[in-house]
Amino acid sequence: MSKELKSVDYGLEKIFDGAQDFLPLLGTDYVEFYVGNAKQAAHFYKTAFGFQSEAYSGLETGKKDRVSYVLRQDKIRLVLTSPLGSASPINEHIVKHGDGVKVVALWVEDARSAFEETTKRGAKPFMEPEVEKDEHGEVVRSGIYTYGETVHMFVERKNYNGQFLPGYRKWESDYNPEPTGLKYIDHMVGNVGWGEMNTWVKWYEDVMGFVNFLTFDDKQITTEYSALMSKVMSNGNGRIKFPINEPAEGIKKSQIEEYLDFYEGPGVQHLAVATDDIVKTVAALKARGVEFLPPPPQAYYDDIPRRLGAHMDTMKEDLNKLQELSILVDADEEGYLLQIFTKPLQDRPTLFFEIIQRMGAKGFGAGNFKALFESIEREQAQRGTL
Ligand code: TYF
Ligand code: FE
Repeated sequence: MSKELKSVDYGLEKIFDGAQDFLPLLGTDYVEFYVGNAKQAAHFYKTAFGFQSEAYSGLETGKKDRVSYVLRQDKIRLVLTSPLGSASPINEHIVKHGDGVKVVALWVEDARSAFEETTKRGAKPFMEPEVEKDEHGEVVRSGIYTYGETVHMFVERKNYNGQFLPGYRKWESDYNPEPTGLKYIDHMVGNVGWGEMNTWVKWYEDVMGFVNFLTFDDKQITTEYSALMSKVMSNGNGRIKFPINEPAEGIKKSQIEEYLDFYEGPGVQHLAVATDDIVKTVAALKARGVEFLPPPPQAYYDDIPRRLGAHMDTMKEDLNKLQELSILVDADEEGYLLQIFTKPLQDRPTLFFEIIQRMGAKGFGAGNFKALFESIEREQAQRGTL
């Protein structure tokens, strides 16, 4: 494929001139986690991250085999699902992978066409288009497999005005912790096996019509010990960004390899959630017990004015405050960005969250990679996996 990326526009404009987008995506619809105990996981995401109770499905709504809690914060919707018995594919997923992301659901205008267009280009079907109805209208959903056992669902909800999906009821709770300022999903990253990155880059190009708009090779993403490679895939309107990582050869075990070992295969590595006040958001998250990677050394903060150059003058945040909270700073031609990474959110060192605030920058914090990966390696060393 030789689609040339002319300019990246994060609004409605197409990023590749003239090309017909066969898979128009309106945004991320929801992210579904398969977890061992959805009730407790929901409590954690409410308490620690400030997600709000939105919808519920389980025994009380006539579902016999599974329970799902839907949480929302602004545009971010998480679904936490647990099986209610041992003979369940959800259970098999959890036994193998631990708690993790099963579904990255994409909001589409037409779920039937999304299924048809992607499967005819080689996608492995997960779910044929299905219509679900209730008194609020109807939703059409379909799904395809991506890397590992991860799935993309296509959700068409233009004829629906209910809370979430048919089969769910509104979840009224007396426990409603304040939101922490998380707004939308900026990007979602997948880890794939050795030598598989380009296969999945091509899959996103051919099957989903995405373009590869940024590449980080193992020369850029390396520390003294380990390395990885990363390619960022974007859909036509720039609303959906999926970086894909693979491990690269280093002296010691790459963090990607550690993930693959513990997840027992490819899967979603991190969800990057956007805020427009990272100082406030991170202070709130820390106060609620969210654990972040250990801070970079003093030299990292001393070097920021040099790295940011002219962007330093436009920076609204107080550098001391950023350092106090261990927030990382990077800049590209268009502006700067602020980011920070949680520790893994379950016992296996697999999925984590990134909190990101973009101040014009459209990159992924390449200038932070070295400091960030050294920080991850300090954690890996404590786990004995480096
Ligand atoms: O999404 C990104 O590319 C950045 C940097 O294992 C990153 O958040 C890349 C790989 C990784 C952790 C963070
Ligand atoms: Fe990221």
